[in-house]
Amino acid sequence: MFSSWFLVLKLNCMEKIALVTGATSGIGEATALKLAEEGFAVIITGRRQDRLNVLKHKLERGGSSVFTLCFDVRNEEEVNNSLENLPPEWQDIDVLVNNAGLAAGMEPFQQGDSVDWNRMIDTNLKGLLFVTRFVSQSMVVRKKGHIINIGSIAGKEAYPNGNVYCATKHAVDALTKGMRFDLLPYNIKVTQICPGAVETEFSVVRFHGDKHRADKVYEGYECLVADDIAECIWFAVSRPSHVNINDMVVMPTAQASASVFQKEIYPS
Ligand code: NDP
Ligand code: 8X3
Repeated sequence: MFSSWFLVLKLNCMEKIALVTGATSGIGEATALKLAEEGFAVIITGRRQDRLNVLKHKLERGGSSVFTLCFDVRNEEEVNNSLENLPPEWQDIDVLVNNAGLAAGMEPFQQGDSVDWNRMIDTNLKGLLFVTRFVSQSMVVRKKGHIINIGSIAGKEAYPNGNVYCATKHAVDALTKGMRFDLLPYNIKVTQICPGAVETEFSVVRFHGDKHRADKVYEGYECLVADDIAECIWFAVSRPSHVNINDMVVMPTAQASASVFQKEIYPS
């Protein structure tokens, strides 16, 4: 009893709240760690409860306030139920990081698998919409908030065999701009961060568990790591209230475009 009152007091008085989707791995996990380190109370989400528990314990050991929500962003009802049932002291979310996302497959368009297409469209696009609509409604009432969408270099240009993944990330790019218009009257910032190659579980997922093929994506050059993107997110979050970072494209030094890399020339 005492501890829950203490938590309410602590959250109300001191901490801003960030919700990070896809915090069980990669960029989302690094972002949750960074925001917690910077003093945010964090709501961490994903489908793998075991990983959420591990991260929660790690963050709590560092003194952070943490709440876990296990849901699939593709399922509108699950998204709404999970967010509706947040305890009152966790409901006023200041920063939403829409990070959950994936690529599935890398085949020529004409050989594409519609199961993969649906996964990408439902996760990267509809999932982001479901989560953002819910969270933004309370930001609108409070006339403050910051939404950060994780786009991609794949949302700025297409590349061979990237077809549907690129289309979903182009849609995130367009939605980021659209959200900025619609939320402008409510003092809500909308930022997009577009990374190039970051070594996470992304390619293992893209190649349906083929770790050998995934490793090849990151061979021969120094790719980004999840912490590099978490730092960029923190930069955007930590600007003064009158400054919004609209868009940030962040690449490895050895990557000039989605598909042009300089490999095995310069040692790291
Ligand atoms: P990871 O595979 O390491 O992490 C993806 C995260 O998304 C996991 O936490 C996963 O959680 C979550 N996720 C996936 N599907 C769902 C779902 N249906 N419901 C809820 N959560 C889901 O990849 P990254 O960290 O690299 O990817 C994060 C974001 O960054 C993605 O949007 C990706 O497109 C983008 N990106 C990645 C780049 C890269 O090179 N790695 C470059 C540019 C952009 P769980 O499985 O537990 O649900
Ligand atoms: C992930 C980066 O270039 O594989 O969005 O599409 S890429």
